[in-house]
Amino acid sequence: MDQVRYQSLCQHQHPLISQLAKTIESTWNSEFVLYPYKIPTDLGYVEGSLEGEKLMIENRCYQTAQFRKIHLELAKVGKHLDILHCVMFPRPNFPLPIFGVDLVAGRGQISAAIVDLSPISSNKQLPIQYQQALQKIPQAHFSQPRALPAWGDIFSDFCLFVCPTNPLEETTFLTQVRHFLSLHCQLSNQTNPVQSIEPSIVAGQRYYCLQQQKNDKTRRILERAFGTDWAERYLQTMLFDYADTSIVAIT
Ligand code: 18B
Repeated sequence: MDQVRYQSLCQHQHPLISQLAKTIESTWNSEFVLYPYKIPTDLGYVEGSLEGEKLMIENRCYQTAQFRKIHLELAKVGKHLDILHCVMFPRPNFPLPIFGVDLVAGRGQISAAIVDLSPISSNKQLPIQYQQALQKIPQAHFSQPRALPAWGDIFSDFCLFVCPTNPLEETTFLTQVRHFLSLHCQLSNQTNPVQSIEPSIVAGQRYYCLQQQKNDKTRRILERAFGTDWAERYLQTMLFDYADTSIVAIT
């Protein structure tokens, strides 16, 4: 049932969102052995209502050897707002950055397109292999770059945040996400775990989540459709949980 719902929501999203959702799923499938991730029971598929319009949210999560949670979420508000959200949370014994994407389409036009591999080390530097690989990605030009909000100090120097203004820029954004994602899958597959849980990894992931929880634009949509308490719980347990430090192996 969830599968049917998910596919049908994907089909009714802005075409760039559907394409990116398919790219992410197929990359995960080809690069990783995927294990199920237990989504809190009532949060896999959620429906609410926002100013008379139906808000639908669908979540898909897996875990892998290196990642405690990889999360792809599609949301739709009535006919005029489509959202894709994706975050890959490494296990606390893997010194890996956090891959994140957010795509927001209002009235057929993408207004926010952001992708990053965000460092979680205390010196805010990405591992050297990541820096080298990211420097090799061909530079892309966008006519409307966007400025990061104050809480966006979590993002790396490689963060791409734009408002694509035409189909060519939309495709260019998709290509850049593909580069980020495929290099991340390859490098993470080559990364060995550290001996035990690394406090600095746990602290870095916690800071990333706390900063993301400050995004009022996300919070407001959830609050208006589902109420303050529900939105808080959703942000803390589904979108940006920094969770249990004991999760070092597949559960
Ligand atoms: N986000 N986004 O995921 N957000 O989740 N998002 C918006 O044109 C949702 C992430 C990010 O300028 C906007 O301004 C909802 C991840 C940044 O102040 C809306 C969900 C990243 C901004 C939403 C969701 C991330 C932003 C306004 C849950 C980065 C700009 C659109 C399904 C890796 C913030 C606009 C600013 C914007 C909504 C970033 C409506 C509901 C993973 C930086």
